[in-house]
Amino acid sequence: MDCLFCKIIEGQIPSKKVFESDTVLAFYDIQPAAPEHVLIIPKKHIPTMNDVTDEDDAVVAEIFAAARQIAAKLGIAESGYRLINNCNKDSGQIVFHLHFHLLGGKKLGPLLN
Ligand code: IU
Repeated sequence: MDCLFCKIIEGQIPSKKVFESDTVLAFYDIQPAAPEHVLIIPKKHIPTMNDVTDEDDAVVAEIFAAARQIAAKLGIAESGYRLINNCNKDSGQIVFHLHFHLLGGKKLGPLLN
């Protein structure tokens, strides 16, 4: 499958990993939009938020648990962070493998656009 994030999961493309479990991987974004910018992804190929089904409940819960653990590990749990999913073209989604951006390490601006 020609999916960049599947290739990262398979180790065909290197990444700077922050967290890994049987079902979830997290790694630093190559174009950070904040001092801490991590992408959290399921190892299962799910193209967009629209493709998440009830069968994925456990992996979605694991993504959120990973986000909490990563924020604590990066030391931004108390100062604060943002967890963002872009879904389809109007959101600006460019990689069609479900992912959540964990952003923090500075005071983030308002989410207006
Ligand atoms: P988006 O939500 O699909 O717009 O975000 C995709 C992110 O993947 C974006 O922030 C890119 O900088 C990031 N990324 C990456 O970390 N490594 C890559 O090789 C590519 C994109 I292509």
